Amino acid sequence: MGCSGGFQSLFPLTHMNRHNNKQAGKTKQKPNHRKKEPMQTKQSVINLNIRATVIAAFGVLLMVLGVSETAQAQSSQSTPLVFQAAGPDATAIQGAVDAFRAALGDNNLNNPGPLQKGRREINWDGGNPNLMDTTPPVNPFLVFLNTRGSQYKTPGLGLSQAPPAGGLQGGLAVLFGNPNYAKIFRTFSRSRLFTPVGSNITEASFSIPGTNGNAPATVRGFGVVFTDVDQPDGAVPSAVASNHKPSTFVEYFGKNGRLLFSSSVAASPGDGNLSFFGIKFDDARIASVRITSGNVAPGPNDDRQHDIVMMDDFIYGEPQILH
Ligand SMILES: [Ca+2]
Ligand SMILES: [Ca+2]
Repeated sequence: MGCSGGFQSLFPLTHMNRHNNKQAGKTKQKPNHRKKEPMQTKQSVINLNIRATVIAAFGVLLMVLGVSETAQAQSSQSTPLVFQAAGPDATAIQGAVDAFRAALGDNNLNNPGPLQKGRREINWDGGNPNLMDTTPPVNPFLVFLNTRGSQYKTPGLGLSQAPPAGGLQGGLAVLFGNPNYAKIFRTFSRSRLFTPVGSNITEASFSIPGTNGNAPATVRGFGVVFTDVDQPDGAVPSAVASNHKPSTFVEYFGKNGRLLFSSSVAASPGDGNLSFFGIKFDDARIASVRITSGNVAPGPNDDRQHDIVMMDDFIYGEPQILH
């Protein structure tokens, strides 16, 4: 495999960094071995030669990272298509999200499986953009286990759906006891986001919809919308000495626990920015996904040391029976 070929660039303002052929053939497989602290270990598997490009357009700064320098396949098998974008608002990532959706196929909603084609989506909004409830952290999070064939776990306390602020429970600002959280996150789909509590790790696994988790499954693609990914480089736009360490990662594992692919997620300056990262293989080889959202569990102020990140829409391929 190599980083060339099979790559699809879908930035709103496209920028491709130079391809680094040294990545080709480099494999660092970690069979059945999941690091408990990926923030320290990811540096060993992700190309550190990160080069951000800032594009100024009509006064709006939009920062994107070339995927060839932020993502690399860990498998000797084929390289997936990569879809990613980052920018100040939903418009900046809409094209990449829609292209990812189109690549996976039609939305199968809550239809029971097994189905051969299509995709599933979770927007955490309860089917109503005016719903502002904050759900208490639960672990595992099984709300969509039966209807959409995915479940989520965290090494922390649990996982919650919440608006940035408002509603009876006060949203993220109250959930994490930090009033600043009311202002620094933006939804891609109104009005709620998804987050681990007591951790920055979310682990997804899959099953055939309609089986209540009893038929384990794999998917061919998985993508996540993030909000307020600041690092690298976006933490303090005016700072000369910026932080070059990525805060947010997505790792994809096969059925044997082997790491298939890993990437950091592109950042964008300012508060409430949105990022999208998704990959699609030709076949359903992804058995689980480990998402590191931010470099620390939510709670502290979002600053140069702490990049707090929330998640919005999850989009993934139709779960297929595990072989
Ligand atoms: Ca949402
Ligand atoms: Ca942040």
